[in-house]
Amino acid sequence: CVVVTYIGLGQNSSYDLTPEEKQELENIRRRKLELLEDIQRLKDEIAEVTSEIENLGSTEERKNMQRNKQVAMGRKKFNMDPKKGIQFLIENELLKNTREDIAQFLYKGEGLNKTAIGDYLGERDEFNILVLHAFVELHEFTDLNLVQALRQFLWSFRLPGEAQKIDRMMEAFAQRYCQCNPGVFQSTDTCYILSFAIIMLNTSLHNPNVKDKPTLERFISMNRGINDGGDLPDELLRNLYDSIKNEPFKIPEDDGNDLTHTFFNPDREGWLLKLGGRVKTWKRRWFILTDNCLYYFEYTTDKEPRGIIPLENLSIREVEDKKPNCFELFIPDNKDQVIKACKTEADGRVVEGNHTFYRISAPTAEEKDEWINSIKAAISRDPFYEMLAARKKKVSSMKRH
Ligand code: 4IP
Repeated sequence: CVVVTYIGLGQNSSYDLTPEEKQELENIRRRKLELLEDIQRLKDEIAEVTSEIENLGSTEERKNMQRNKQVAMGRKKFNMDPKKGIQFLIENELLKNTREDIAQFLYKGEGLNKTAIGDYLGERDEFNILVLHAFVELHEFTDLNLVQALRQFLWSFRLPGEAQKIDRMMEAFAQRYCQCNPGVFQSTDTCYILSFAIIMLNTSLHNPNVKDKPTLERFISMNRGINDGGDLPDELLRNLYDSIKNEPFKIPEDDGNDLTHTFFNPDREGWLLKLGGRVKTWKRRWFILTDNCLYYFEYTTDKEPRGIIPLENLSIREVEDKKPNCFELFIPDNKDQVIKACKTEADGRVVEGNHTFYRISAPTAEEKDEWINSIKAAISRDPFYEMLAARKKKVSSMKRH
């Protein structure tokens, strides 16, 4: 303001001035120029600093954006192939190659598919097992009952379907639970067995396909002797039972499956022709393969099967017949023995079957192969059953010692 006033004065009064006034005016003009120069210099400096700040901001921003993009890409890669995703994140310095950092990344789980987390944690690889343990240690189970702890644990990833993977993860869980709650169980094995019993109870109570709902008494008696030979307090089992009964496990459903189906999803179902036992007539029946048994129904909507064939101790082979695409179930090395099975008579009575072999014809060669493969897989014993049986055996042998 001051500068402008001086300049104005100077411009309007340049005539009839005394030498002093002229000098004064000259001084003012010089100062004006100097000030203008100063202003320009300041403007330049401000512009320079502003542009520096702007540049600085955009480089930072750009770097951040680039990083976020890569993290998102890493997550996508992880969801498609967990190992490759982790490798990508490490190579791009977005994740440190330590079990703690990877475990933390999986535990936070931001943008990660829970099935992929489960697959990565279940891997047999030595490093993955270390990550699994670091992951489990991030869970705090102190003062939670076993159902509460399982709820938390089973929500953090999706339990894979493979028995060995489940075994490793449940083992790690049981160890951590016992570490957080010393004195609740005699051993990790007890905790492990009871955890499985709870998961199965959840299935039995909440899967509508399971008709026979276990009572509290059955649950208690099923778990007799699992505490290193001793019994767990009824009170504890009752609390766990009530908790599951009142609220089923909430399981991540990335792919539409859930734990209630892990044990009860039919392996295969479809129409097949079956040859009679004594009377060799072919009947079209709706077959369902599940729980290591083959069920057949007259109609798909029937509630009760016409027959049930437990697959234990049976073998399967392709056979030639007038009917196309045939295979049969038989007892190896004993072709005359009647296969243990049950059937419904015309009058509705349920009786033992009369088959020494079950001959079956599939509609296509492809379906025949699929049925043979599924039945073979079912015959090769239930992996969960094996796993638990081994654990129970271990516990009871500890009791003997
Ligand atoms: C019947 O023939 C059916 O094939 C039965 O099949 C079969 O029982 C009977 O075997 C056989 O006699 P008819 O209906 O022509 O009398 P389904 O029960 O599917 O109707 P299986 O044991 O195969 O179910 P036998 O062994 O009961 O005679």
